[in-house]
Amino acid sequence: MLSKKIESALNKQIKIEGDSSQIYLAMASWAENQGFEGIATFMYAQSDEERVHMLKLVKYINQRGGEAIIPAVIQPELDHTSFKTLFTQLFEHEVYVSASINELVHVSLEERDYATHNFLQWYVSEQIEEEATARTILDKINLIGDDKGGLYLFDNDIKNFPSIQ
Ligand code: OFO
Repeated sequence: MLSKKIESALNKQIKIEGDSSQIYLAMASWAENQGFEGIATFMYAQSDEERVHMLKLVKYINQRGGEAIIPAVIQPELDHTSFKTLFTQLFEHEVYVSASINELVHVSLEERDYATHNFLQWYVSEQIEEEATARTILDKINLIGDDKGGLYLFDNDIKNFPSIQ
């Protein structure tokens, strides 16, 4: 059985994962409209994966006798002025998600909820990968700068990137 404190902290994370899915969906749609098929495909995949992260939490809460709360969808407000801004937002968002997962792990230990602590380890590992991939992408985008040719090649490259999940 989940404590109320853990249940509420996990529900907060459901919203964060759901919001992430919406944010990446908005980024995918923007990239698609700019004609960058590779970046759009990558972002659509990220959006789907964030939804899976959300579902894992929903199922876990319910399985442990809590009640998952399904949040409203948000309309993301993004600064779509350039790909650099877009990928900076992606990186910063993943850093924010990592901080939130860390806080959850902390609460699970405080509450001596070792099952939740164990469940959260999957998210901890995912965040290490996600941050690393987001950082690599951002480094590449910084190198490209405003070079349209470079961006075109990057759009092709990103199809082979491991998913940041
Ligand atoms: Fe990319 O964040 Fe989910 O976990």
